[in-house]
Amino acid sequence: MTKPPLTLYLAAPRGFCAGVDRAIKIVEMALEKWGAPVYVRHEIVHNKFVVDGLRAKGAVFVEELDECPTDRPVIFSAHGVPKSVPAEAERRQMVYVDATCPLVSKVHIEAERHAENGLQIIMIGHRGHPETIGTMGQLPEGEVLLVETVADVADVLVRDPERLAFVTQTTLSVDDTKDIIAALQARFPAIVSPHKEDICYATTNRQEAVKAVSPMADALLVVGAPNSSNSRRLVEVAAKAGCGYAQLVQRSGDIDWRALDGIRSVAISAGASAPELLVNEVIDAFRDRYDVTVEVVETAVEHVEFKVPRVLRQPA
Ligand code: 2E6
Ligand code: F3S
Repeated sequence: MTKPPLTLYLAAPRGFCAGVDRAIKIVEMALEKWGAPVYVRHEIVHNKFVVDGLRAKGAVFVEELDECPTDRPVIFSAHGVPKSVPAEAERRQMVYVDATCPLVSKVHIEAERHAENGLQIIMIGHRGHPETIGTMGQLPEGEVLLVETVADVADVLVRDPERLAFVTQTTLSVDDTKDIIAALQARFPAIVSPHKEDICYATTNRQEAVKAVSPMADALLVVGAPNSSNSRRLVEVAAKAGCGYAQLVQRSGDIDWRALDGIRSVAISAGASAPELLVNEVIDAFRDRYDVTVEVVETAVEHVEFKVPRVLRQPA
């Protein structure tokens, strides 16, 4: 039986960013250095396939530090942790490695610097997300106020409108965040902005690529996990860019083939925590059903790399 033709547009960049790559390496190197088990506080990155793979090698994933024994190393996830977490690890005399992405740490440092200068901080982020909890937890309760939407800006109660700064989560929608920043600046003209954009290069580049590819395709699939903020933003960006059908899939098994009936083209992207192996699995699933032509749509080239902490580069 002949297969129907289908063009697959692969958005580039997609998939792993430098912070995810580093965080996974940290767990792998910790397992090599100290042997199993090594504890990891929270999913090292928001991807079940990655987490399951590391678990098979001896990593034990927990949500809180008090679930870890004191005589085994613990790694903090790429999303960052409140100050209280390393403080507690030190109090318990635990060996710990911080896999917080350096671009998240940059926001932490920025928040601290603003507080030292007497500024109260407004964080633009998603309530309950580990990165937001970690960034807000760099400072005492009440020093960082959270806004999630433009509407929240009208309600936020600040100490002094003249002494304010804002920071953001690294994985937000670039366009939605612009609107929230505009609302903040309209209400608080003196508010201090980040030195350099807090939304990271990987988030920005993946959203740009999705924007470029969305109008070309009948449907767009983002490979990523439901708890992955940056992956979910890519689905929203595609829908806003005019893609009639945009869906998040963790693996090929999640593809709703019936919904794709009659399509001639599909665009594929992947969140910063999604391995390329899963993208290839999705492409292969299309090849099984269609006569596929692949086209890469590249809007940026990335050369970012982050070093792993020195403790892991030294022999045990
Ligand atoms: C750390 C910070 C930002 O949900 P989110 O997009 O934040 O996280 P992941 O694990 O899906 O992506 C990588 C990441 C880690 N992004
Ligand atoms: Fe870091 Fe951005 Fe990736 S903050 S972990 S480079 S998505």
